[in-house]
Amino acid sequence: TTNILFLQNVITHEKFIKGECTVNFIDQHQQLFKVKKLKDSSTKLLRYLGNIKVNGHPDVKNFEPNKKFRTPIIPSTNFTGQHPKGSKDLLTEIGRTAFLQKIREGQQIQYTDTTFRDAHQSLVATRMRSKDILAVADGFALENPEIFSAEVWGGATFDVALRFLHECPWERLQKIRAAMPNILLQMLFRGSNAVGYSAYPRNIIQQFVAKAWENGIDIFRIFDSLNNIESMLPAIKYVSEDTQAIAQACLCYTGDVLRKDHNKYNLNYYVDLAKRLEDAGAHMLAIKDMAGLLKPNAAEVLIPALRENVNIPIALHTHDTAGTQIATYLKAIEAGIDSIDCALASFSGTTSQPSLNSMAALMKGNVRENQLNIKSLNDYSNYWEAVREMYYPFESDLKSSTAEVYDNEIPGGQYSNLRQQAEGVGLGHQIAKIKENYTTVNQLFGDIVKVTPSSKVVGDMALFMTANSLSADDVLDENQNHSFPASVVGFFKGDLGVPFGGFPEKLRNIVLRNEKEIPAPKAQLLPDVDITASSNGFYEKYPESSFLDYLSYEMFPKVYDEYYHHKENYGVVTEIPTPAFFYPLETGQELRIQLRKGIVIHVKLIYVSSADEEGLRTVTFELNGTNRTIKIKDNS
Ligand code: 3PY
Ligand code: ZN
Repeated sequence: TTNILFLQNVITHEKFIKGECTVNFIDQHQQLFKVKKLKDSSTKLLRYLGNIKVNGHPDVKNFEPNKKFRTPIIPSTNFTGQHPKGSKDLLTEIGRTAFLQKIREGQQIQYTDTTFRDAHQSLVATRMRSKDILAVADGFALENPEIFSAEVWGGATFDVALRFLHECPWERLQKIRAAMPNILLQMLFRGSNAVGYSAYPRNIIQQFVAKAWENGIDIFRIFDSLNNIESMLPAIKYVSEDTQAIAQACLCYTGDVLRKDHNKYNLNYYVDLAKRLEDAGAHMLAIKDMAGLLKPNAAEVLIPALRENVNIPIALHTHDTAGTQIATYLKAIEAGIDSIDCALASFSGTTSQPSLNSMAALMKGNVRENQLNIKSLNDYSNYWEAVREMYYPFESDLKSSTAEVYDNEIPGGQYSNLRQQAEGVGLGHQIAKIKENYTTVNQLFGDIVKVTPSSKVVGDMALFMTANSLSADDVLDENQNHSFPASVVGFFKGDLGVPFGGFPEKLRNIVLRNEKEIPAPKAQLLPDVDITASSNGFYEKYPESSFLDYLSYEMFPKVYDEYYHHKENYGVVTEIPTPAFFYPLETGQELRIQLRKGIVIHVKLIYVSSADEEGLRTVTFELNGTNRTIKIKDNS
């Protein structure tokens, strides 16, 4: 194998390929001898594949053995070299202020494509791997420069990349940036929680914003899960002052603005919020309709009211859980919305965004049409349709749209996760009851905005009530003593801030009864971290790590630790094709893996022995034609 790897280094070298090697070629290129590292990488890779074969993928509970997948067809592109100019070029050329004015005054409707972030977060539990994204990112940007922005990062993708996909989220961003130089890249930023689930110190938020921008983010879509402006302010300020990027601040939309009686979230509520966000320095607004509750006639009222009261461009984000949101988009376009969020057809609909392909087709001939290349969108959708099949264990059971969402108000991203969470605690068969309890909990909590992480608190409480067969009366009965989930206790302590209209005091006293003293809500101002000292400690513990890794660690210390050790054990797993990443190889199955540029290995599974007395199985592979064995502990 060593010789083969050495030879492979030689024949894939640029100079060798170009026929430019002289007699001293080998002496002058000592890196050709770097085969030890390669040998280690291939051993680690075999260990990964062997482990999946013997023990299965820990994240994939139910799968069909030996399921066959179609090979996704990567659409061909007519362009070579230079990407046609797009939104990113325009922003660079004319600067932030003129760019935003152009968007606000422009006639054409703008599109944000969410395929690389929210769409898969909402349909396949955020499991889309970089390999599948990067196979088409470049071609997509070449063929579709009319797209306003591509949402590619943030939200749950950061956590899931590290935790489940064993990928570096920063590297994903860098590679997408390189592949899509002409289109604005966008991320979802959870206010003071950044890409996590609880508040981080301000100087970590500041560093995170700066590094996200340096590595490719142009639009920061910033929200708070209770619509608290104080939690969004630092991020808005850092984007505005430390970068050339766009701070797009969100109004998380809940309820129904048209509801007449006792409407907490009425038109005044949203207009006031919008004005305060503009005053706080937001460059754009987004109506973040995370559950898909904004009805067409409500859009007709809300959007003109916002446009009358603020002067910055407004984006509309929704989820098509009820199947009604194309109608909302059309009304929103008529009412003057500047941009809308859609996903490529095969990753659209139900808990995801409405279809970009259908929306672009529907807009043909409309005065606000922005001519997209629908043929290309359809080609890419076909690619994603084949890719999506590979992620089938992560699909939710929602096969069609449902009007129930107007009652339970479950965000699109949570819908598919809730079933996984329910199954994890043995409540998979009670999903209908869980959804019903979700509605009940929202009322018990005083009708709150539900989006990560406040939606998780409501979900945890709904699971808790279902598991313990509790009704609303049981929860409110002071004579019953329940030990509420930690997230619920944290919520009532004010960990996420104070909800609009305050906490329901009776329930708050019940939940916090075991606390000696009810603390004041957790200040948003956590003390700053001593970044020099803590990053030095980090580098010592995790050699060969970067500052970006350090930021990942600050976000998710335990997850980062697991990621690091997984990499030590199994190497870089990002290049493994998706079926082999999730499902065991069949005997005789062959794989071609490009370890890095120019280095391709061929792996074939030959044989798996039964377990010896220590529970070890010997897995035999053929690696580039030579047999290799690897011992794997059978955990069954
Ligand atoms: C997230 O926070 O990940 C969301 O998608 C919220 O809608
Ligand atoms: Zn969303």
